[in-house]
Formats: sequence, C-alpha cells, structure tokens
Amino acid sequence: MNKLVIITFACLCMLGCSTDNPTAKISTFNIELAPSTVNVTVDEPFTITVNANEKMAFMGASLDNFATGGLADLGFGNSYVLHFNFDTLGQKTILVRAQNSRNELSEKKVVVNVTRGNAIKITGMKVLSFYNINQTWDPEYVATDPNRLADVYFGYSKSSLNNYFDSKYSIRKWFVSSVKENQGDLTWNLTTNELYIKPNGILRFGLVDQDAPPLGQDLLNGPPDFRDISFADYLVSKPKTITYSFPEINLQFILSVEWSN
Ligand SMILES: [Ca+2]
Ligand SMILES: [Ca+2]
Repeated sequence: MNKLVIITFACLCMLGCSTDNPTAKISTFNIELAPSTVNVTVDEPFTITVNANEKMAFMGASLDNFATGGLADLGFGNSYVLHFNFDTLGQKTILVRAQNSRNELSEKKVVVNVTRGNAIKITGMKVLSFYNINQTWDPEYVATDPNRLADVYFGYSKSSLNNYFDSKYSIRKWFVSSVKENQGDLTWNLTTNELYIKPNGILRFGLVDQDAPPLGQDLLNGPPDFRDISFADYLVSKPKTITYSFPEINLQFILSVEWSN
C-alpha cells in the first residue's frame, strides 16, 4: 500500500515538473518607483526615485516604450533619483527599466499628469525687421532677383534639464519654425505648437537664412547669434502681443501670447 502511494506521488511530481524548463530560473530582481508627485505644471521639476532589491547594473527611462534610448551604466547602486520636467500638457507614461548583473530585467511605470499652471502660451510670431532685411543673403542670385532675399526661419531655446540622470539645467533647443522663402510674410501662426513657458522663464531667440540644409546664415549679425527675451515687464499688464526691439541689429519682432487665467 505504501509503495503504491509513493509511486503515484512520484508520477505527479514528474508531470508537474515536465511543463517547466528545468534550467530556467525565476528572477527575483525587482524595482519600485517612488515619484515625488504625479501632478505637475509646465516646466515644474519632479523626481522619480528608483529603488531596487539588489544593485542595478544598467538602468534607463523612456517616454516611448524604449523605441528610442536605452539603458546606461552610471553606477546606480540600489537606489537612484531620476529628474524630469515637461512642457507639453496631458498624461505622460514614464517607463523605467533596470537590469542586474545577471541580465535580469525589472520594469515599472509611472503616469504623470501635466497641467498648464500659470504658463504663457506663445501663439504667434511676426518679424518686422532684421539685419540687412530686403538685401542680398543669397549672392548666387542677381540683385534684381527676389531669390536673393533671405529664406527666414527662427528658433527658440529655453532652460531645461540636460537629461533625466541628473538635475543640471542648460539652455536647450526647444522649437524651430518653418521657413519663409525669400522673406515671405515673416508671420508664423504657432497656436497648434503647444509652446508653453513659465512667465519667469527666459526665451532665447535666433533668426537664420536657410541655405542648402544644414547650412544657414545668422540674421542677427552675431556673435552672439541669439537674443534673450523675458516676460518680466508684462506680468501685470498681460498684453496679447509684445514687441521686442534690438535697434543695434535692426531687429524687431512681435510675439503673440496667451496668458493663463
Ligand atoms: Ca544665404
Ligand atoms: Ca533666398
């Protein structure tokens, strides 16, 4: 009787074990994410602390399910603080992935909701004048040919985090406009470009004549090939348009803005 029970038990065990790969190991490596907040406003910094149950050999974060970017090896240890800020509105899914020294992965996500707060929205741009406007910027054309005029586009830069691995900020490229060939109307409608910036932020502006890309000529007679503007003088009056003038380089442009309620 005892013999029969033992044999039956052995058969059950073999059946149970046969569905698993006997060489596969179940990973116990695990990370947990601790965000400082999940509700932020435009340009507001926040952190996500990544806590692991063993040392992280590689780690990275992604907003596009790691379609771009990868994992880095920066000596993360068992815990590491990631830094973020956003300037577009809505829900952002931040995926964090880590790997231990045995190539075992753990992945977690945080969903953050970005609201406008008191951010200004830049809705339009009109350039009234710039250095050597109406003059020849493309000398391959004769002086009577409209093609000699500048093919104008502008760029904005603003302060933002260098990357999510540390808390260092720098002035970084933010937006590049379409090109107005041979000056065109020098007017850009930006209402759909989601250009939000904190009222106390600095907006860096550049203006370029596009030649065969990536070549171009600075239209601000630099150096420097940019000008910094702020909204500090307009925080109370909140005008819908602001004219900025830099007479030394014949630069004048009108920014259309929408203030938050
Ligand atoms: Ca040119
Ligand atoms: Ca031209």
